[in-house]
Amino acid sequence: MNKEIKHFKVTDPIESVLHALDEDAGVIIDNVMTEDQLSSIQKELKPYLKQAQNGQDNFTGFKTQRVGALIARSATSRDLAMHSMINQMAELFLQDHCDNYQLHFTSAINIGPGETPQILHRDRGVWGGYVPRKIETQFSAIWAITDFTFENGATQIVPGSHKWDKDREPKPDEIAYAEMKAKSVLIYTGSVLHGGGENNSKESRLGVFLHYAPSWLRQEENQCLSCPPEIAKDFSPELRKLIGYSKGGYVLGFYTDPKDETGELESVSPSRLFNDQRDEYSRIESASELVKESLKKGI
Ligand SMILES: O=C(O)CCC(=O)C(=O)O
Ligand SMILES: [Fe+2]
Repeated sequence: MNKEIKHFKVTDPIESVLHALDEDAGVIIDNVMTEDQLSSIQKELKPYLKQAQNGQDNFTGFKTQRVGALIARSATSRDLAMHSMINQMAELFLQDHCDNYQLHFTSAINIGPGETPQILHRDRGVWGGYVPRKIETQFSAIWAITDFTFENGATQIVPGSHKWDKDREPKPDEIAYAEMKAKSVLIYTGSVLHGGGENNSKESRLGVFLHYAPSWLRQEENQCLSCPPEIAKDFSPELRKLIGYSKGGYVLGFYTDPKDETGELESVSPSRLFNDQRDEYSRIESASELVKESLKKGI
């Protein structure tokens, strides 16, 4: 018998979902999206999937399409990125590792018929292996837009592998498959072994990936280029903050408007581009407290 991924309902207490996530590093919440959200996201993605190329190597998959910039391109992705249960969980999961978290990556991944299994990996590898294991780097959601089945390429997950020695490889029966109905969401962490599944069916498997990370880490997908200010200006301040039009610490991620002649846009938060409320780091209580706080955390 292969390992299985635990399933939860939206009405289950967040603590029990997070407890399972701590144990297994991968959980499924069933039936989270509404029917309307499902049909609108399908419509929004269609024109991009029509033209997207397949991957050019065996990590991205020769029969797999990837569509990014979902926050700019898809209104429903914006709603999913802001989903309150997912954000509460992301915050609780990442809170020991950062003061704030941000949206880190968006992609619609469409695994086509005949695709081979993706190599198992840990997504925290995007930072080249430099972040110590004690820091959790990602809280990731895969929203099922089609059903995910063993046959059509449901994500492979190795429950518990976030606690394994880094060189341990799973036996076949230690690999679970994120089988779920469209509208469900797989939550997994940056430390768990996983990979796209093999697609032996005649249909494609489509998932919308929305990953969150501490706001002091570099985003995998550059949100401020993928969703430039002329598009972001129409969003809520909360969504703008989430995608990175905000500072990630007292001075982290500030900008200066090079054309500013008033001196007002010198070393400010990106939130000032939109006249959003001053961000929480704009004034510090005391410099010595700030230094003491960071010393407590380990520098
Ligand atoms: O498509 C999937 O199910 C997983 C893809 C993945 O893990 C990746 O590309 O990093
Ligand atoms: Fe991955």
